[in-house]
Amino acid sequence: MRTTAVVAAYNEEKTIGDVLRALTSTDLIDEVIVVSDGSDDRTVEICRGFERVRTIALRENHGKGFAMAVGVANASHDVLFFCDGDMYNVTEEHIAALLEPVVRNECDMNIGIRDRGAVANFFHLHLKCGPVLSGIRVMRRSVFETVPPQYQAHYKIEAALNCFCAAAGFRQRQTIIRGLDHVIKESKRGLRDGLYARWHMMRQVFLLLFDLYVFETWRWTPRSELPVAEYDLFE
Ligand SMILES: Nc1nc2c(ncn2[C@@H]2O[C@H](COP(=O)(O)OP(=O)(O)OP(=O)(O)O)[C@@H](O)[C@H]2O)c(=O)[nH]1
Ligand SMILES: [Mg+2]
Repeated sequence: MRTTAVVAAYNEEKTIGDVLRALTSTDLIDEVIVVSDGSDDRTVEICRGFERVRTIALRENHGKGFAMAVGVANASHDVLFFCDGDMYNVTEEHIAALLEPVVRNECDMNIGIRDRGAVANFFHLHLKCGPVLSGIRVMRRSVFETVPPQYQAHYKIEAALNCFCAAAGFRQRQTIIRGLDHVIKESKRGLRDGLYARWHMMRQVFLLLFDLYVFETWRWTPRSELPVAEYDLFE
């Protein structure tokens, strides 16, 4: 069973190189696609420096979920390995730990949870304090396709994947990944803009959960199409 890695990246020039080195230096991944979403730093240039990476450069910013959907539409394989462009310390062991349960058909989606220490892990995994929004996760294409386009937008995508995967009867699993880390918004954009972006992210996730669990509008909202984006595909 072959695997495509899809990396959504918006202005990740500091970390994208390390992520791509990890993804391209393992035989576990057969294809790597980066979708840069109107980045105006050196993200696209760095990605294009990797021979084994297909770089899709969207001309305008459409948000993370849209970029992931573009990546999936261009993916050649059935197993999808999503990884954020701002992660660091991704190793082959991490990749194997996430991929293998899906490839062995033990689950349909495996979500990578960064190790936060025993107490925080317990709260996060067992007491379900807040939605699991991790951007490093593996799934079959059919799982991604359970999410209607209106719920793929921006930061809704991860929470939507959890909900629709479960609703469709697919099997989910969470795997604790030790040593993995990522850059938070406040470090990337500065405190003020970072907090503003975080508020937007939490708002989107909250509205999605409210919509799904209170209004359940997804039952009657017609399946809208994703907007069409112009992009350059560098191969
Ligand atoms: N393609 C695309 N990717 C995005 C966009 N916004 C964020 N991303 C990517 O999505 C990943 C996660 O984004 P972050 O903003 O760091 O969100 P997070 O990691 O969930 O939250 P933090 O705790 O703030 O780090 C990174 O790889 C970003 O580059 C966007 O508008 N378009
Ligand atoms: Mg981050």
